Amino acid sequence: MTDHQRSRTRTDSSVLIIGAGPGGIAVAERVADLGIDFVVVERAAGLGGTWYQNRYPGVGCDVPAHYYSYSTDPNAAATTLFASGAELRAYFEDHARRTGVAEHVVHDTEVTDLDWEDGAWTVTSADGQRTRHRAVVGATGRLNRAKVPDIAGLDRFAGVLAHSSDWDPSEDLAGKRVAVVGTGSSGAQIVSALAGTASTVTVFQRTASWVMPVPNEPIPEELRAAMLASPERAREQYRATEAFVRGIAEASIDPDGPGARARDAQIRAGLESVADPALRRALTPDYAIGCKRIVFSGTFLTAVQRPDVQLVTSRITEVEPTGVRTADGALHEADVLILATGFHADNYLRPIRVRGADGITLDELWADSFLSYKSVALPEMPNLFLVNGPYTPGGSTNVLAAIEEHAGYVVRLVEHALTEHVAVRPDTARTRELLEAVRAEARRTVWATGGCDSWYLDASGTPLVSPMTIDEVAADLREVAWGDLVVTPV
Ligand code: NA7
Repeated sequence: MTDHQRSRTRTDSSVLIIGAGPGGIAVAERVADLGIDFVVVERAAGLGGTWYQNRYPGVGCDVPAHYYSYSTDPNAAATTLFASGAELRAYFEDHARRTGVAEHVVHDTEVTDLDWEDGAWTVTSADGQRTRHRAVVGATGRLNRAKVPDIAGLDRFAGVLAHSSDWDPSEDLAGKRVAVVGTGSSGAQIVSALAGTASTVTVFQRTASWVMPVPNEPIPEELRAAMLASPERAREQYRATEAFVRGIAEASIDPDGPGARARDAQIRAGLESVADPALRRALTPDYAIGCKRIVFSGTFLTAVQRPDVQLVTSRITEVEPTGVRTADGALHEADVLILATGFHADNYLRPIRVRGADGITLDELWADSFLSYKSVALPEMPNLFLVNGPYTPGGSTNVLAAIEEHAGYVVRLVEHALTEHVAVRPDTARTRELLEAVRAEARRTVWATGGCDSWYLDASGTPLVSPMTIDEVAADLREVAWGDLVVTPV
């Protein structure tokens, strides 16, 4: 953190944006373009959200870098097809500095309470400071509250223990015996990165993942130079990569289409390349491809075949000071235990306490279901907007592209609220009606019917992600449907 950042403090402003990750930066940039005064509060010391937070070995994005960027500013500096966490952190930081957004970010500040009082939001942070804002945008992300498993004895482990998202990168793992719990995207990246560096890697798999074996090729230097030199060439590359990614992502909502057939053939061929039949069987999921998020990795299936990597499928019964005990009685000794066990994906704005119109709380509003209007606004919560809220499409789109659409829409509502001196919120009955249609459609997707459990699902087994393509998101948010909204003077 720079001295400049440290000296910045929060003040009253027209708009408060919570979170300086990809979503908050996208909103801030658009609010700044309109000349509206705003502050961004961020609980971390740096910019980039999930890419600032996650520092585990091998961390990177499984959407190609040339499309996992803002459409107006493709990531021309990326050196590999899938950017590393460090490159992504640099990209978002650089973007926020170039657009001037970084200047408005107050770091190390965690919002605890939002209270709608007398036509504006009172915002309280953990240090007790209170400020007032006419509109608030929540850009708090979705996968940022670590899910630590309830395994007996975890607190008695004598070695280094961390959740993947809390990993301290200064920890030297060379020559260590490392145990990794989880075989989702994070676990697969960690195992791939540590195989050959750690003395041994033991990976505990509760449920196998379907793995798409895509190698992380270097970006040819010529292409990189051309993109850096020409914004038009960079945007062309964004569009080409978008077409490629959409072919794979949209296969999850068209499981009988040609895209899905090509995807499945590639995934099955990867699995066939595992030489040992017993290991191949252990790595073969018992649910439909695409039900859980597919792991994109050109290295995981090779890594698990190494003699110094062991895949354990026996259930974990206990953690002991020296290692992990499994149901078959074996003790797997380890110096380091990394929990790549995922996130509480249904928190959204919470644990922030939100009290909206007539004192209704967010927990009350969400007692039955995650009521949200087009993933960007909440009934009973005037002038409180979201990016990447409930039912943002996940498996069928690049979330960052959806976030850009959200940001554009939200900022139109913010501008209207400020210039017209009104409070804007979606009608409750209309929100319910729209959501029922989304939920009914989501329940027919492979995420719900494919025979698996995943972070896409709510407690009732309904996906919390909508099965929309990015074109459908854009069309849905192109015009503000004023008839769906309740607008009152403030
Ligand atoms: P995920 O995808 O939620 O994966 C978590 C993994 O941890 C998964 O394999 C889980 O097995 C496993 N897990 C969780 N709890 C346990 C316990 N108690 N014992 C054994 N194994 C456990 O999280 P990631 O961080 O990998 O990825 C999240 C997203 O980030 C990813 O999809 C991308 O969008 C980016 P399970 O399948 O539940 O049996």
